[in-house]
Amino acid sequence: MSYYERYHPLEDIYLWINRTTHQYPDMVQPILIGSSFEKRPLWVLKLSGKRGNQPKRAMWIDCGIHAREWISHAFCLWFVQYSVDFYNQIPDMTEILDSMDIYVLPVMNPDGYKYTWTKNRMWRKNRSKHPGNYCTGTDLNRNFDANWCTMGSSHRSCDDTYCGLFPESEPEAEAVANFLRSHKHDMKLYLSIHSYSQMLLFPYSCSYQEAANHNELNEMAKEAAMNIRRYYRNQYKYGAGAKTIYLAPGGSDDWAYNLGIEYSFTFELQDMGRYGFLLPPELISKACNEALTAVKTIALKVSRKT
Ligand code: 0X9
Ligand code: ZN
Repeated sequence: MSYYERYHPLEDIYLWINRTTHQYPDMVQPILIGSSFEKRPLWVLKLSGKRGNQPKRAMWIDCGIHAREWISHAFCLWFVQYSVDFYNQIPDMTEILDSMDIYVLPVMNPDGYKYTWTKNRMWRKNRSKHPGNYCTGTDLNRNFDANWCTMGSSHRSCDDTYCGLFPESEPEAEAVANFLRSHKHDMKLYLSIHSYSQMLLFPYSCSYQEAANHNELNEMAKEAAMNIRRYYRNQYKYGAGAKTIYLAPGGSDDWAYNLGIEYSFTFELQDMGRYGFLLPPELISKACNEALTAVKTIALKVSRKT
């Protein structure tokens, strides 16, 4: 089994980030976008093709907003390695990387991830402590400024969907929001990787309102799901978040969409509940490959838009 077909503790992922940026200095550049509540670094890897100096568009992928969704972290590592391996080898990957810079945040919630390895495998939130709160942790995917803390999230600190003190009260959410704000003119595509339930979701999840480009988002998700079915014989549902999974305000995808990133998706990777968050390592490669198919399908479409 290769490195990428296993799950890795946080310290190993930091070593991997270091190794990868040194091994591929002309394609992978590390960017520190902030730090977590417990002061761990939030590293973004900027992937870029070697050709073309024209001003480029960009896309974003974050993994590990939720600590226990280990296949998500594994996907970001898989994606980065696939990009450096197959740039100039596979036409789709070459085209994507020549037209867009790709910013990858492999661990958005390092404190929570560490906690799932040491204390509680089923931890979801970050590990922030706020004065006056009885419990630890805020759901980072309820902490963004998109109908923040309305129905579908909780204002009780002990709940798994606790929305935090105010939008971007959490350093992890604030760091991502600041970075995306500073790139709002070139950022064309936002992707957030979660698990589980095999879904390709797009705005809105914070209300039942239809996104302005709903049909276009739906077509993209449909084509991505079709490719997963065709190449991997696996079923992914797709649709607007609120109607497809549930009403859940304060999410990064809706916030990024409202910022002006017209193509915004949340992927829920394998499985359908047999193992749930405890997806065995033997299933990593299939889960990542099928998700990669969806990412490539959507990224190609976006990169070809004028
Ligand atoms: O509830 C969530 O945050 C996501 N599901 S998960 O099981 N991974 O927790 C779905 C997020 C969909 N998008 C938004 N709610 N904005
Ligand atoms: Zn999640």
